[in-house]
Amino acid sequence: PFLRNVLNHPEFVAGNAKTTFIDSTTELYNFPRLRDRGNKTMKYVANITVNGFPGISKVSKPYFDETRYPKVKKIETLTTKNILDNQGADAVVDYVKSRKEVLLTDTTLRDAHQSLLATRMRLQDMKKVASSIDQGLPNLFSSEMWGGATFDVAYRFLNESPWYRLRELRKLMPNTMFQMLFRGSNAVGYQNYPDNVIEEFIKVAAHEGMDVFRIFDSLNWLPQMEKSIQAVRDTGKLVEATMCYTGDILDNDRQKYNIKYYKDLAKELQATGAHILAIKDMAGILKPQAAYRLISELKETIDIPLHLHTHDTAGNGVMIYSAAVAAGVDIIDVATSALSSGTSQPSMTSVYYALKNGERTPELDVDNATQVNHYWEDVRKFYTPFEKGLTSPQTEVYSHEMPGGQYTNLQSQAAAVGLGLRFDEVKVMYHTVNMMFGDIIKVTPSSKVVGDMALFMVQNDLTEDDIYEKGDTLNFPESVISFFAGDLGQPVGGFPEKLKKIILKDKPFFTDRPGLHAPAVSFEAVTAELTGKLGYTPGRHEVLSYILYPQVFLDYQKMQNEFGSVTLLDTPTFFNGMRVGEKISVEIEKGKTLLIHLDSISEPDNEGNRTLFFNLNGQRREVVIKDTS
Ligand code: 3PY
Ligand code: ZN
Repeated sequence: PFLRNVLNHPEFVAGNAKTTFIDSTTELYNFPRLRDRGNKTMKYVANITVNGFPGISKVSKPYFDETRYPKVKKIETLTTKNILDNQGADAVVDYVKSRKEVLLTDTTLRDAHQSLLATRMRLQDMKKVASSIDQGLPNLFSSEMWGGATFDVAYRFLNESPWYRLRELRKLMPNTMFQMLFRGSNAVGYQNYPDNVIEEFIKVAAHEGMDVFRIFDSLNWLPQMEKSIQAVRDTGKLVEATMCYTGDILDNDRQKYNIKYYKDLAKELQATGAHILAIKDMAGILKPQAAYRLISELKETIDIPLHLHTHDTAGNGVMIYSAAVAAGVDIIDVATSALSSGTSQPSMTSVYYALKNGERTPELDVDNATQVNHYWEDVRKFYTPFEKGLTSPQTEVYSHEMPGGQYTNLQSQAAAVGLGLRFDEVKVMYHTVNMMFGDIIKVTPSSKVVGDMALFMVQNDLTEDDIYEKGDTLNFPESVISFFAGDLGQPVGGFPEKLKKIILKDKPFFTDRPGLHAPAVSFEAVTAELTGKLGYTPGRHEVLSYILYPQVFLDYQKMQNEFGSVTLLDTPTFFNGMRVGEKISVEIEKGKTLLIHLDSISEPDNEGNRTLFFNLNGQRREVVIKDTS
């Protein structure tokens, strides 16, 4: 086989092999592994080519212009990451407080694609720009690149390990602080987890390179955040304790969440040990003048830096930031222009120019930012099938208050139950449900409960009165029952009692912290169980993934066994397969490249199987795939 490898090697065939060819071409020695990986990769490509990618309609593979890779000037400067690594978390806080300019967090690698592209951004596309961000934009406070929905979507839809993503990016971005969104006692899931799972997750994430943990609770309920806050403090990393913003502090008819509410919460969060206070305007409903008042008064109330997060859904994002910066906010969240606006964050360079020549202009090399943005302009096109979002500002958000990340999700959920054409009604019902629930904070997972109830009511043509009149005969969605049973904690001001009785009927409920009732997980027992399933001893990170998402994790492992590490494929091939006559290369390790050529595809045989004729690194290969398209 070695000789065959040599004779078939494309360099050799092309007559390019020099006398050092055999010594320097290490892949010649790794033929069994290379071949095995090649076969698995071809099988994946063959299946997508014939049957399309699950969840998107099958189209012939589009042609894309050549991607513009960023050419950034490397900027040498001390970064927040250098300060954290050398002097610790408190030194970062002092640094932030000492800066006159407003600092920027780049959300491109997490919230931006979560909010615009159904969280489908792949590691392969992040890797190609990672060191340009690290070297060209070193003044960023942080890069938000992990957590929220990215954890399970990576496994579930991209056949990609989120832990591998974190490690790979850490290597490429050694000078940038990494930030993640952490849902308090719900970690990166949608339900409550035992305290020792939360603690272990934070420990392992910190060890793998996470620096800033934005910890929130979907009901702003402090008891659900305290354990996570302490766990992050114990790792020496930075805690951003979070208040989720809802309502309108300047609206006299909407005073449940008034300025006093936010000031009191800010004081409590500071007292729990937060290094920074995050204000998470997940829906983008903080209006500019309210932002000015909120930031000004919080600045007078607490000493820790303020980090503001918003979504540009209503189109007022830059105005919000401009008001917040004037009021003294320390850090704001922005995204690369090509992945900004709409349900995503405001554009990094738009905000920069809006603040240019002012007192607090961000430190940003705008040429480097533009280079990086050109790359994203090209890469966004790979994700067209996932573009279901808004194409213009939507001010209805001030009424429905739906988080940016939920909008497209709920749209697909509605379409899946046949309500695609009635989505406007669903949005109105979302507001009604919020008010029925007592006007709650709506963010993952509480936002999902409101969404599920709204869909349930529209689907069954139920009005608010119907719920009160015939609620005892209705089977409410599981998430709604669980919410009223206190599984997500307690909402501000408690549950509306009448509705709680209707929904729970005689089911038991918690009034205290769900974590108090969740027995600790035995990591040894889970490791043993998982070892049996995997055939090897899993790492701590894999054990955590299995605890959080057992079936999703096992399905991912199955895909890995069948197709190998498809994370290395280019994105157009990953989603669309190959054209007949096309040639792709996949660098599976440094110096080890698979060259795959698709020669032809047969018509289906009697059983509906097609044969795909490939050439893999100079050798003919056939793959048989059942055509289920
Ligand atoms: C998440 O929890 O994923 C969010 O982005 C909430 O805004
Ligand atoms: Zn967000």
